[in-house]
Amino acid sequence: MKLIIGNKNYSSWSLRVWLTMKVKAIEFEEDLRPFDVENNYADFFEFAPHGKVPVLQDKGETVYETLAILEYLAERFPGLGLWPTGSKRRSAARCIANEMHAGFAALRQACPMNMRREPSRLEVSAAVGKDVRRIEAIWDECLQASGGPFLFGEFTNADGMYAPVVNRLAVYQLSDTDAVRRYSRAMTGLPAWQAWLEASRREPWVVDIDEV
Ligand SMILES: N[C@@H](CCC(=O)N[C@@H](CS)C(=O)NCC(=O)O)C(=O)O
Repeated sequence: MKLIIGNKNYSSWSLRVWLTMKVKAIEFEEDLRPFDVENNYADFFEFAPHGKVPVLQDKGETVYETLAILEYLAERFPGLGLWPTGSKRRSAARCIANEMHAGFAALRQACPMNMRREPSRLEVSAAVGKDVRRIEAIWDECLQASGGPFLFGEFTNADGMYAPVVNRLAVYQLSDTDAVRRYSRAMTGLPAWQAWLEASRREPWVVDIDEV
């Protein structure tokens, strides 16, 4: 099984799948392809029909789009608890995972994931503020219901989907609620998170458009 990812410093979609696989101890070969913004990521079309990362290659199949990959893994490894148990909790996890995938455009655009950015406060628009308030509400509600440390107790695909937001809230200093602090502590305490962060710090590439 091979996972093709982008720069660890900037590729939020790659982090989602990579972290989930590491936390669930799914073995894979990592293939990192640095962003080539100047050429509009042309080489990504060599391995993916949509020209984006992450991409999972398994048993001759190419699986792309983050949520589709996470669903594929949940089916391939049914014993790993990639979705929570209980149909109500599972559908709640899928709702927020889809919300992440399709939403929060203002936050994603204004505040790119940047693992090694020194934390400093960014003045943000009302639209970004609205996204942040919604994320605070989701995390608060989920942690209250589950007791934590992750959104549904144990780490699931929903946590994979929200992982990059932990970086964004911290490095742009966008929120400091109890739930955000608690969830960020759990996420950044994962050995896999630390490994990704360390690797991002060693990367030589700087992508100007993602340096806010
Ligand atoms: N909807 C895609 C988004 C993936 C995506 O945008 N990946 C970025 C890197 S984090 C990328 O490959 N960008 C290249 C491009 O936009 O051409 C997913 O869910 O996987």
